[in-house]
Amino acid sequence: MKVLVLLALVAIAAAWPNLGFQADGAGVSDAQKQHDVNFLLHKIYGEIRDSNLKAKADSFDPEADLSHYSDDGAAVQKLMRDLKDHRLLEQKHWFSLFNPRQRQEALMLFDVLIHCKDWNTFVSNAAYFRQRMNEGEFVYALYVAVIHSPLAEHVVLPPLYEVTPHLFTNSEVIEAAYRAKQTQTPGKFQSSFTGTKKNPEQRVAYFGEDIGMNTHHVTWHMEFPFWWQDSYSHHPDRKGENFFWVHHQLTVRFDAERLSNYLDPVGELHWDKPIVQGFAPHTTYKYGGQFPSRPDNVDFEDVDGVARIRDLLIVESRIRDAIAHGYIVDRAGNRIDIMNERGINVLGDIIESSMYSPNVQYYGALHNTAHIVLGRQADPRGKYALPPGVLEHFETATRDPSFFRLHKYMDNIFKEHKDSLPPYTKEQLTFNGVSIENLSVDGELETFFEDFEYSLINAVDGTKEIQDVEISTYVPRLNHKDFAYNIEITNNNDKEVLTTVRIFAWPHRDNNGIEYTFDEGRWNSIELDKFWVKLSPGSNHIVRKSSESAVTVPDVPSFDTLFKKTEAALGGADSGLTEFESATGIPNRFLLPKGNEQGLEFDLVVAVTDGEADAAIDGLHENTEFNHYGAHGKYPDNRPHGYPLDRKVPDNRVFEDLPNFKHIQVKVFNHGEHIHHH
Ligand SMILES: [Cu+2]
Repeated sequence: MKVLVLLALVAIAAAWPNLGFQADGAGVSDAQKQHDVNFLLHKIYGEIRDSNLKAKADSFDPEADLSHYSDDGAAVQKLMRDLKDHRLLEQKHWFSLFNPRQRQEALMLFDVLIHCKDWNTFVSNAAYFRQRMNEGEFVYALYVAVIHSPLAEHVVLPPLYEVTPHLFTNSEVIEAAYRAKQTQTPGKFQSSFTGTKKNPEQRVAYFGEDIGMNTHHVTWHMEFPFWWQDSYSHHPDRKGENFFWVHHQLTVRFDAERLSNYLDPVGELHWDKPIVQGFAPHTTYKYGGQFPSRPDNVDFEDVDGVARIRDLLIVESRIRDAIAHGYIVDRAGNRIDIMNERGINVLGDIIESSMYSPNVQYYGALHNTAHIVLGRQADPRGKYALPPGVLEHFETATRDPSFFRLHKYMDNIFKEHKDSLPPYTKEQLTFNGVSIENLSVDGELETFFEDFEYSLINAVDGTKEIQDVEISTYVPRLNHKDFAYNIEITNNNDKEVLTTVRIFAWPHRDNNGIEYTFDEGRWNSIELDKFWVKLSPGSNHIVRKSSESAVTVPDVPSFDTLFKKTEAALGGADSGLTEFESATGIPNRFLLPKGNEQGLEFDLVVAVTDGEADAAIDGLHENTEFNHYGAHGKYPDNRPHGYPLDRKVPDNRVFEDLPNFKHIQVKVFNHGEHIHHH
């Protein structure tokens, strides 16, 4: 999203190279804002360690001057009333966004922050409420506010795995961290994935438990919250479609990881069949005990106060009916046609469901309810007062293999809709005068594991007086060697043309070695990149590096790096943080699926389409970079996500004969290499 904002500011940026650290209207520099956010999120269970912020927390009066709020203080007065009446959740208690009252409280704080007119009001409120509200609610509200408030536009948020490490690592490591702290002995502990070799699911735990993947998932849900309303500031463009696409990509990527590890693709979840895999999270709340476990082959039970399984089945059949009819019925009884390229957006809003669902009374909230119902199967009647399950936090949800079963189930509903649309015709897909002569990959497509170390200093309690000891954990994670795509394109037009280059890959065979048809393959395609180029008349040679992928983001800088770079920036240096402003995207490390020793075969395809027709915003081709998932303003590509592979392909010759489409086979290798950094 921030990249998009930059697009609009290209002209200004050119004349203003240090854009990342300019002062705002009230004279607060971006470096100062970064400093404030660093300290607001550091050691959230203890005292604020910045004297300035601490003073604000102690003496600021949120209601003293309501002219500092764009809503005349309505939100802050509401929150203060609940605070004074002691209605807010206590501190040192678990927090879940799926708990309605807890969500309401977090959003009350978000509402205050988003309505602050200047940074001083923003940061003073944040400090004040950090000291008085539940820490989980505070962290959530501040993250979403920093992502969405124009005041915090250039602020880089620290990695959540360092802010709330309990949600990202296992109990064994957390216990070791506490022991180290008690004895004031520095420690570096190895994190391992949950489960044992006896559980085949453990072979792909590196995907669902990857801290970068968890960060991707939670960040996406903060960029596009299901509770968002236009009144906060803007309309999230194609939010429902984006919900479909980001989870579709998680689904197909997980299947590719499974094939890399000789496992069948995920089977979809059925409400009336047992949940095949159990899950023991080995994860502990900072306050609130262990995350609940679920044994294998549990039958779904109704969850008291949440939903009956029957209700979920009813909602599902209403959605499937709408797809079969080709229209949705809104609250007022009007029909909304979904037999077009925007239909997927309406369906996404309905299935999640978001505030944009045209009829939540009738179509329910399948996704959100399912997360809670699945999360509670260990204690559906609430007999044991267990805390929420891993499915009830976006940070932890992908750890449980049933997350992917649930999403395969919803993905298949979306597929029903996409398959009901008319296939693209040859005429629609042709781009006159443009043909791809050659496509190849530079360098072997090879993945490996490496150790990644991150700090656990925020996992343990401490005070300013007692020196912190270095406590960290290292965890194996997937990475790949750098590579590049070589694309030779001829432009037979006698003028320059604007184009969009779209790159996808899908597994060539299933786990039994049977080749996927083109139509099966295209639905399982992983989006690798999408970018814009101008083609000169004649031949054009395009080299696109794997590191440039628009669907991925680099690692979020650690707290340590943020502190150091912020101090340097306060002293006048360039912060060097600009590229980290948006963390919405898949970690670049995960661009390729793991592959295997023999080389897992993939179909690599490139489609070059008409950039003039594709561009949804002006001046797009002046800046080829855009963040694929983040869309704060208008989403730059007019085409549906997954275009041109998003619709049924009854006859693959339509594609194979297309000059602006190229299809080759590649292999992704993994030779068991593990790079140890410690
Ligand atoms: Cu999700």
